This record gives sequence, structure tokens and C-alpha cells, in this order.
Amino acid sequence: RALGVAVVGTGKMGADHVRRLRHRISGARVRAVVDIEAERAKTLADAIEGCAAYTEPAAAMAARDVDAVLIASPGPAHEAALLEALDRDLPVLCEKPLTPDAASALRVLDAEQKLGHRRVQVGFMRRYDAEYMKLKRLLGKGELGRTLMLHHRHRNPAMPEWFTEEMLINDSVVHEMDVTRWLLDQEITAVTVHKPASTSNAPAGMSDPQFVLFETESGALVDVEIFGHCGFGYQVQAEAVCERGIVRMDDEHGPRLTTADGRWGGRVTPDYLERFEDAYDREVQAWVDATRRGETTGPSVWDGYAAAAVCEAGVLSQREGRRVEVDLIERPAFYQ
Ligand code: ISE
Repeated sequence: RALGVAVVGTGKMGADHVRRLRHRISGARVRAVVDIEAERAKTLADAIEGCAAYTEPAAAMAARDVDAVLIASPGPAHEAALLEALDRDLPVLCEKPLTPDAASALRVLDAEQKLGHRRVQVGFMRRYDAEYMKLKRLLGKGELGRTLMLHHRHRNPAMPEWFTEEMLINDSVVHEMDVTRWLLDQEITAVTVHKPASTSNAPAGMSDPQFVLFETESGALVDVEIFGHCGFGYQVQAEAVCERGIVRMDDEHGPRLTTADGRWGGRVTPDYLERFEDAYDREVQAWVDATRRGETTGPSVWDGYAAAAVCEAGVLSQREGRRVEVDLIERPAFYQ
């Protein structure tokens, strides 16, 4: 039968996943939606056949027709929902960040190991983006030799008003932490955050853009430009500098036009939901398919923990303006 999914959190991301599960994904049904705002959950559930509304994740997880959980609530609410789902041995797709800090991520790591099998896929959707997958494939072939540097650019048109300076690191740059670890197949060992001149579009108290430097186990240097209020659109680019060549992914995902007024170029996507639409679809379909086979694949709790540990170093560096080493436990055999 189709996988019965409870979606926890019905904000921007949760609502988009509900739409995706209903209209773009095969083999799944939305059976429950959960939000602390009861009215919001009810309005959403009322529009979906066979779907009930809840304000408590545990109540939704206890429902008879719920087989799996998609967590899309704000990061600080993830730990409780994850532990509840693991306690019930329910498969989970958990939006990034896994949890807001390394200590809470470690508690989830412990709970999954106690359970004895993987149950959680972490929502690092860039691993499912066609261009990142191409980049990963090229680097993996070995023809280009070792990767010496990675340059990332991550630009958002504007951030919501509740977005803090720390979130530039643990909500936005967390994606580059994950893709860097994944592309290079190694851990990030230290982080330094620099703050260039700030745009006047940034809210009071937020220095924006920021320039983040990662060091990795092999000695590769990785820089990230994070720009929260660039104004023009949503843009994610990466360039790998290798011993025998360069691989670059930029704005090629859309068509490039030459127009009557003598210009050429493409359109910049307005936000991440559009830019990564295909990646989200591929990610959620992979989760549904694996879950129905009784498997858990994709980014693991270890990946979520490692990113949280790098975030912690990043936020400290952002605050104190110095290089901070990443404090990581040894990788358990369970996650090898
Ligand atoms: C947001 O939460 C995301 O996950 C987006 O992918 C990222 O680009 C954005 O900066 C974050 O705020």
C-alpha cells in the first residue's frame, strides 16, 4: 500500500512538501499534518482526503495509518520529534538542520544506534540536484586528480524578518558544509568567518554578506560567500579546483536566451523552492521508495551531526572573529 506520511510543521517548507507528496510523488499519501497552530493544520488537512490535523507530533505518529514522518518544523523542534519517531521505529525524513547544535544531534545519533538500524534521512537536498550530482560524479572519476579548493557562492534575495545573523551559518551555510563533506568525502576540520563591508539592505545588527573558510582533512581550502540580502534573486554556484582541471556549476540550469534588445543570458530563480524543485522531488521520491523497500538511504544522522558540529564552530568564529577548530567525535562503525 501507499506509504502513509505525517508531515510535521506546515510552514513554507512543510506546506511545499505536502504539495509535493500529493502531486509529484508516487507511492505516498499525506495522512496527517501537524502544526502548533491548530487552525493552520486544520485548514490544510481539510483540503486533503483522508488526512487528519494534529498539534502534537506524537499524536500524529500514533495514528493507525501513519507509516512514516516528514519533519519540517523549525530546527529547535526537531530533536523531540526525532526521538519520538525513533522510539516508535518510524522512518523519518528530517529537514535540515538535523538539530540546532552538536549536543542535541549526538542524542539523536545515540538513539538511532540504540535502535540498531538507520531510520533517519536528513534533508540535505543538494545531494539530489542534477548539477551537484554531475559535479560529484566528475570528482569521483579521479581523472581530475585531487580537489585542492572549492569556491561556493550562496545568494538569497532577502531573508525573513525572524532570520538572525547566526542563521546565515546554521541555516544557510549548513548546505555548503554538507556538500563539501559529500563532494570531498572527508570531514571539515576548522572554520573561519570573515565579515566584509555590509550591504545597506541587511537588517540592523546583521553583517551581510559573510565570507566563510573551511579547512578539510586533506588540506583543501573551501570558501563560501553567503549573501542573505543580495536583492536580485536566489543563486547557488560552485567551482572545484582540481590538480588537472576545474569543474564549475553556475547558472546553467535554466535556458539561456538571446533577445531582440541585444542581450544574452538566463533568468535567476527567485527562491530555493524553485531552484531546487527537482532536487526536492528526487529527494522525497528516494525516501518514499527506500522506505517502502524497508531501507534507509541518503544523508544520515552522522551527516547531520557532523554539519551541526561545523555550524557550532562557524557560529563561534562569527562571534569571536577567529579561526575555530571543529570538535567531532570519532565516527561510529554503525555509520561507516
Ligand atoms: C533556507 O532555510 C534553506 O534551506 C535554503 O536552501 C537556503 O538557501 C537558505 O539560505 C536558507 O535560509
